[in-house]
Amino acid sequence: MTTATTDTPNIRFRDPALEPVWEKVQGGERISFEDGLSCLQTSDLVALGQMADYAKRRLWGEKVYFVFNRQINPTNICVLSCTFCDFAKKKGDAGAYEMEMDEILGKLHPDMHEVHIVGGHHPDWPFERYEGIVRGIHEAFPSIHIKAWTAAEIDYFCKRFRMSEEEVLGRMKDAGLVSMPGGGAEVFSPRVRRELFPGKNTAERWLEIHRLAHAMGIRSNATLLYGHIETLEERVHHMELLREAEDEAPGFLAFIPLEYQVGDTHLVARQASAVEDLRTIATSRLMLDNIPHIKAYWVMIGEATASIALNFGASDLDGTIGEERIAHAARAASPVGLARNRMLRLISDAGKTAVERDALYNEVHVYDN
Ligand code: V47
Repeated sequence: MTTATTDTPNIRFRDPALEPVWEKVQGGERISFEDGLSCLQTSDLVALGQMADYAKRRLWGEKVYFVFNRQINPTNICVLSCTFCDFAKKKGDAGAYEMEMDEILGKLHPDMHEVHIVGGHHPDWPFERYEGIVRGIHEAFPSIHIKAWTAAEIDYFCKRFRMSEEEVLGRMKDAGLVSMPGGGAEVFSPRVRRELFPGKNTAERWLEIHRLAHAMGIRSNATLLYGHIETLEERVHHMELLREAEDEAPGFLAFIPLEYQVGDTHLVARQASAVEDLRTIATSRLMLDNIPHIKAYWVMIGEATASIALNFGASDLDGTIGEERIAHAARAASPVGLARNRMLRLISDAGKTAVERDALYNEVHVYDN
């Protein structure tokens, strides 16, 4: 990671539990599980934000990244029945869909720098259909980086098609895959998995697939689905496991806290508050000292909170997206896509410098404010 110089703020703490955290952050020392918990529990939001912004500025200065991208969800038909998900449908359900290649290609444009592909675990599609989506896009738009398939999908392909994970990832890479999105991690807690997504990959399996991807030269992201039945301890534990995985097999590009959208699944009475979003983003910046970027995913937390989060440790806004179906199936209030100039506005409102990037964080354009 690059190091940008930065002024050290003079923080006036109202919560003494944060003082030892600040000592460590300034000294470049790793913060502990207990420190992470203090950050998630604090009501001293201003001090937490100042610490996280300092950690972010030390890495990236005033720069905040975004990508001109498109999300494609090729099908919502899924063999799983995760209780937090409004997106998945069974075959024959009203609203179930499967995209053909023409439709997928019709959503892309050569000026885009990333296509983000994630979908349901379809019961009948052969492996070649998933591989063909990657190859077809790569052949038609060789300059667009393909970020495709979560570890949950890779795990499904291995089981369904009796292939090793090396073979699945190797064939996808040959077809044109450059990186993997961070979905499917949910919360690395056996308790939460039993209750919400018993059919999906375990934490160990998710981490194993990402470690292997990194070893094969495929960069990836990691997510945390928060704001439902998980405890604060489980959130911090999740971050600790990711930090360990990055130490062992480096390759994560970004961590994305995904705020649970209540939609029709109603695991809790109401969505997490903006304060909860900011605490989670700031804590992840401080805990994940070895992962380059923390994303403020405007689709789930909304544009206003995402803009504020750029002063709470986030260094990336994801992208213009064009169309999004997972959060919007759960009635996310955000628009389905944002124009470039709206992204620039969110970044300038936060007083930061906008940098358009590609999927691997190569800088495409630095905007003057
Ligand atoms: O894994 C499903 C989540 C994820 C809901 O890597 C829900 O750059 C909230 O992974 N409320 C897919 N979340 C999306 C994803 C992602 C998004 C943005 C950027 C990146 C990246 C990855 O969506 C799933 C699941 O955890 N999800 N239902 C819901 N009701």
